[in-house]
Amino acid sequence: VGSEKINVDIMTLTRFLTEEQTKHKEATGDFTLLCHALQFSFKQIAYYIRRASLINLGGLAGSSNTTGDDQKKLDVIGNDLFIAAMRSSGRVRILVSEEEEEAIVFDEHPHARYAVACDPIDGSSNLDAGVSVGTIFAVYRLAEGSRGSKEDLLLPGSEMVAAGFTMYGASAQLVMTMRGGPVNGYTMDNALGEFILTHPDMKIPKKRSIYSCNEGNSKYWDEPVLEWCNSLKQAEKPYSARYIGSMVADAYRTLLYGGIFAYPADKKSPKGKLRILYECAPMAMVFENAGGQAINSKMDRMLTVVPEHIHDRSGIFMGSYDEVQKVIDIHKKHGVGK
Ligand code: P6P
Repeated sequence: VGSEKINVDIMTLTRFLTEEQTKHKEATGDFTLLCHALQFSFKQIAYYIRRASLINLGGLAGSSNTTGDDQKKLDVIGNDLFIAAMRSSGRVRILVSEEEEEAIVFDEHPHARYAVACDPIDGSSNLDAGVSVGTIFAVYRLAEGSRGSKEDLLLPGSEMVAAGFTMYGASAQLVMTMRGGPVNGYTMDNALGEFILTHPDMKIPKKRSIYSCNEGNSKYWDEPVLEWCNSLKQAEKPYSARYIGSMVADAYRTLLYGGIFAYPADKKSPKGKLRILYECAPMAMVFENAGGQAINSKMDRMLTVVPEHIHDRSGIFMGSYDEVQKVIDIHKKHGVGK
């Protein structure tokens, strides 16, 4: 070690959760235990993703999930790991997963007070190409007296008590926020097996000339979206296009650098492609708490949107405050939105 000064005051997710809990005298510790189960599932998924190509976990599992996507083996493993972690926490009553058609009610935990929605491996179609994929999660508290049903999740995203995602890139990056709280970024230290707080209180730049959308869909876009996208390309200083095709990777870059991510509803996907419960809403809370905006294709604030079904989809624009405002202003010109 020599003269190197060691930082002995490391903030880990585990320590952060413990300190948060002590701030709330009435806290039972249930949320803390739920978050420990969450971080354990991220560590396990990260392990399998790192080893995927080595132990031949790439490629299709031969089955397909609720939304008709070809299921990759890792999708199945990620889903199984996540369900097991939530079940064994004893703090989750009901779980919605992209990979499960029906909500899973944990009958063995009748008094658990939390509902969780997740996409265990979002972006998995990119797995074999070595592109960063991730787990997106949302946490709700059950209504008083609820016995745990999907209605406990069919709420506006503003009701979430916590939301975030873990991106499995060069290292596992966890971005997590609580209702009304800061957005904290943690980096997995594989030697310690801990998520280390490396990006406290993340704030997205107010504007940035980067746009992220799949222009291959532009043939199906509505007029306001076409006008918006063209305005960026024809700007005096044209925007840069960055699109990875894995939501957590596009979201993480947008959060760090600024800019806008868009997956509009269009003539091909009239309700949009991304799912409200475990993609749009959790991302919206992260972006709003980081000082940005997140809206749907009708220009509604994403966190006010209430899904009718657990796998409902939505169009989404999210990112720097001023960049999303440009979308709102152009849609207003076309009579869309308030
Ligand atoms: P497209 C991945 O399949 C995903 O659900 C998101 O992670 C990503 O943002 C989007 O779909 C990519 O969709 O149509 O551009 O391939």
